[in-house]
Amino acid sequence: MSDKPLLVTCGLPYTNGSCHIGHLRTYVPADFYVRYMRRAGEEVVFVCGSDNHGTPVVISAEQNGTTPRELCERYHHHFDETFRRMHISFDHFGMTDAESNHRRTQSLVSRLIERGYIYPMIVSQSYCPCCSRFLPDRYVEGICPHCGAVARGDECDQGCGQHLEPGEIKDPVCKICGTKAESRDQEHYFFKLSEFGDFLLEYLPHLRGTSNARNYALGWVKEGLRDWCITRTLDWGVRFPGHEDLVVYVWVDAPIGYITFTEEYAAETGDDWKRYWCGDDTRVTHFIGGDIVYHHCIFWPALLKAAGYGVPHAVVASGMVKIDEKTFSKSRGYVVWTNEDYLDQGLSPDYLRYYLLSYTSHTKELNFSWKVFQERANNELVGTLGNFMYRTLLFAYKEFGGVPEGSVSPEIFGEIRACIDAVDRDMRAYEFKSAIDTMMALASFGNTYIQQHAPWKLVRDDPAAAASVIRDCLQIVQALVILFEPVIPGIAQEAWEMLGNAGAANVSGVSDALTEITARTLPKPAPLFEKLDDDKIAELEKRLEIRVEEAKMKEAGMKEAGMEISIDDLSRVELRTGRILSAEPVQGSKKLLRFEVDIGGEVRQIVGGVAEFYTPDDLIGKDVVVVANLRAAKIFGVESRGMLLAAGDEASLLVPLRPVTPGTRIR
Ligand code: B3M
Ligand code: ZN
Repeated sequence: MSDKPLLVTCGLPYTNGSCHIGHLRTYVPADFYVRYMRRAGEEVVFVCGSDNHGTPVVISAEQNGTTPRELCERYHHHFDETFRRMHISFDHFGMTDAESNHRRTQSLVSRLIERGYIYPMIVSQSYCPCCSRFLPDRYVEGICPHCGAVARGDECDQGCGQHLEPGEIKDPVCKICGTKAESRDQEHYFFKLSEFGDFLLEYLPHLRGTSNARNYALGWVKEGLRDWCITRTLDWGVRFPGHEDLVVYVWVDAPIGYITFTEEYAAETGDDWKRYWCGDDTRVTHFIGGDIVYHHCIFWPALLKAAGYGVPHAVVASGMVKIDEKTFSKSRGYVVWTNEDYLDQGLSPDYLRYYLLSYTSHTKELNFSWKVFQERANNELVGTLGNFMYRTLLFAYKEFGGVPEGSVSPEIFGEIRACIDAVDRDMRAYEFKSAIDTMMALASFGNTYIQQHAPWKLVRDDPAAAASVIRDCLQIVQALVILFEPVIPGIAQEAWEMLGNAGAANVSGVSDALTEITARTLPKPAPLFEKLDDDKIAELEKRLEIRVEEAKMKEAGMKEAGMEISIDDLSRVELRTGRILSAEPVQGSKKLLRFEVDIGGEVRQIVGGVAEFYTPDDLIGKDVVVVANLRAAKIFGVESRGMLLAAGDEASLLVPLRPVTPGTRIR
């Protein structure tokens, strides 16, 4: 085995949207793995960063009326903070737009040019005659040439999942203006991926990680590899060396970010990044979503090989996420946003970590439903783990004031050792669910043990026997806290302190689970887990339901928006000016304000989702535009009769330019 440190990375989140449960499906297991491997005595460095380049970011910035850089900084901080809230602890979280990554990318690409792996070629590319620009990647939509599904320029994201090269998509349409795209010739640069078939056929069977990554990649290589266009006509990105009008494709500078972030981390700590990335025996382990296997198991090792770096040791690819058995979809509302739907609802990050890790094997599809979430948390975390730890701690505290003197039974050490060994095997095989099930089985063993030996019965007549039972149970609690720390770090820390330890729980090694617990006084324990009650779960389900309904309405609206309407159709919508008389937050919602609006001879109560962008004082007295004949609806329990018109993601309210009497009909 290599004496090199383990370097673990996670797929980099694009900075054009917020963190959701789909992200967590990759990051939580990576964090679990890192924490565990450290407990197992490995030197581990865990880096990640935000993916700032590429067309998704440019398009979102345009739509939001901001610059790509500003958008990236905003979402970069958002991800950094959200990961901390979820106890996902990177040693370094960088940005691919950092100067250091521009430098590392250009140096690596220059090296590929010197070594003859890059060549120019004229290609015919989608071009929008209306916007007068080339349409790289997601600027274009069309039909996948392989499977016929609707696809975007660089990827068949809803069909067969294949990567598409510039110019390949059929029936391309400009994403910005909807015009049918033309083809125009342009010179681009290609990486000789086709030369790496033999290398990959030799490399991939030895690639560690999950078999889904390895097998998909091998299949693709066997189908044959084509050279890969690595330049784009864009302003935003890393300049392709020597060409002012080209940047490298985002899938070049994004994985190079992994190296850069290691470099940045090493610079902060006086380490040498080459230890991690050079030589034949790297221990680079990438955790990624199952949809980016091609990039990590084909492009990336070939690029590294061509440039003379070491190649990744393992790729761990997670299965997809479903919400209520429906395909995860932000646009259709089947999504759980990490902050607003989960953490901001007062829920513990540790419960969600447990759910994500223990629901199913890492490579399988994971379904999220609030009901199942509640069941698993209440039965397993509260009912099994929490119950055993709390009843043990409480009994020890009440009857003995702490851990009684004496020694722990060999049977207990045997049980713990078997558990540790099984967990270790599973963790090294990336079988996270199985590892956690084994840990939970130790808690169940503890419950059975305490139940069978009933120390509460023994304590009157034979206190020594009761002491012996509870000591055994406390030893199991200690083992559980150490083993579960990587899963539920926040709650494990509390339990660690209840076991009378000072300092951080995560400094102990897994083998400390076998260190005999010493006699000590214990503080009064408190329950470690709280049951999730039905009302709370119903409320969370309702949020999801509303989101799906809203998405349906939006989609219906968009469909209609595509067709022409007559003046009569327009006149069916009663638009009036209104004056805001009062405004106040809606209880329990961060987004909604309740307004009273004078619409001429009538005061209407209207609820609007603008609270994030205005305070009530900004709005009172303002004239706005109201849809007056909209069917009434209850929003957060408040009746809303009408709607205020606003534009854009930050809800810029439409106002009459010159003063008008409230209630004036808009024509
Ligand atoms: N930014 C996100 C994705 O496609 C993409 C990952 C980059 S990892 C180098 O999942
Ligand atoms: Zn396809």
